[in-house]
Amino acid sequence: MSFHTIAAVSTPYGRGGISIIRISGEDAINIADKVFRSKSGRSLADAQNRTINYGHIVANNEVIDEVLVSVMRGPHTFTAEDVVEINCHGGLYVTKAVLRAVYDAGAYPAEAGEFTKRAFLNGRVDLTYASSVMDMINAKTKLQHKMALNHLNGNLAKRIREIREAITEVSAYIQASLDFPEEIEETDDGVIEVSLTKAINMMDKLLENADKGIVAKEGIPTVIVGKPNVGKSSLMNLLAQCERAIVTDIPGTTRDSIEEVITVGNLMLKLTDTAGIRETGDTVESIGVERAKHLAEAAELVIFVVDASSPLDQSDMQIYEMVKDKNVVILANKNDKGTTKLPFDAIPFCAKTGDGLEKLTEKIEEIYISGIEEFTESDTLLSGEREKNAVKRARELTASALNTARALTPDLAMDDIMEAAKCLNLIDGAEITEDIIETIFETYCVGK
Ligand SMILES: Nc1nc2c(ncn2[C@@H]2O[C@H](COP(=O)(O)OP(=O)(O)OP(=O)(O)O)[C@@H](O)[C@H]2O)c(=O)[nH]1
Ligand SMILES: [Mg+2]
Repeated sequence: MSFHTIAAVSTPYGRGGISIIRISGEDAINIADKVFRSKSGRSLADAQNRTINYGHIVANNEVIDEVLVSVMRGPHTFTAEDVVEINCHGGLYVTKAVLRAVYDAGAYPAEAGEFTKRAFLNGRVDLTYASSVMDMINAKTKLQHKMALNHLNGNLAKRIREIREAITEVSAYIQASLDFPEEIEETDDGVIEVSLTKAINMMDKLLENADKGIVAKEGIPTVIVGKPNVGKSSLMNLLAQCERAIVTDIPGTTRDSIEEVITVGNLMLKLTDTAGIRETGDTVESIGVERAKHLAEAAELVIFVVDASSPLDQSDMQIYEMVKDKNVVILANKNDKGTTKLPFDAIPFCAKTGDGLEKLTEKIEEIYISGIEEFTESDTLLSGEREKNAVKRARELTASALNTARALTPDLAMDDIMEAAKCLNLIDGAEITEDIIETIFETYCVGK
């Protein structure tokens, strides 16, 4: 495919050693030649492929910067087009001036994710790769990195291909049995049974771990609950590694919920600190308390904090009843001031010193990572709602096709089979609509 030539800064804006301005498209080398002067006088058009060339960027007869320029001719480049990358000095002014010169020479500003989108549209990468590029850039934990790398390596694409092949094999078989009924025994439905069951099993395996994958990528919605003054905000600050929430010895300090994205071991949590739960006459505080209860109900993970230095009371037990059936980790906080005996399992903790943090990390990892880490080494995880829904729908259709083939005749299962294959096409982009492409790439950064 041929598109107009685009350019953008691919490194973060600000002060830095270097900035990279990336140009991609048919005219990339021509456009770069309009602003580049090499010492030897040789143009980039005459430069060998995959070389780095020293020179200056000149615009309106004025030297803007001393640069190194890489020339990479398509199709063996990131976008499959001709790509030129100008390495200039990393200051805000100079970067913008070089970019401006490149635009003036004829390049169009790249949209968010447009380089990756081109790689996809030019058929160099499939959609599972394209949509993991940003996951790799955004990865904050080892697990997120591993999942992104796994997708970049093509493991998900391979799995989707295998499932689709199992399904399309059946449609080819049915088609053949309709066209040449005498050659294929009508009663021989072994192929249909075996292939569709195989596809269903593979999809079940993907779906089984999909939620873990999604949660690991997006962060586990986690809420800290407990009575007033037990140390919830102190825990929030400890985990956020900054004074995020106000901490005082006055019960009822936190009145509204406070959110922060933090990493715990290999996981990311979307953590919310809440108002201490108690009966209160204060209107503002009671709204906060109600909110805390709702948040606890909706949370994927609850960290329940008690003050273990004094005996528990009815409020503690009421909160315990509220959260005990959820994924919950209980912290017996303030253990530096002594500990009372608790009627449930809890991790001895001190939010002031961080004592117990390792145990807390271990416990959360135990709930969410068990199985995932070994799993991703050799296999793959779905890590987005879009992919999960497509597999879920494909699975339903395949199961329905199998039932139809068993109960009625195989040819009646054709519609479901074709539809199932289409759902899988949405994942690797073998068949995809413009608006899905738009929503995927709009979350990208400009320059990628
Ligand atoms: N000794 C000791 N004091 C702690 C510990 N954790 C918190 N505190 C103190 O307990 C008091 C209350 O802490 P906060 O973190 O504000 O408690 P909270 O649960 O957020 O309280 P509310 O926002 O009122 O619901 C503060 O004086 C903290 O310094 C701990 O592990 N040991
Ligand atoms: Mg608080």
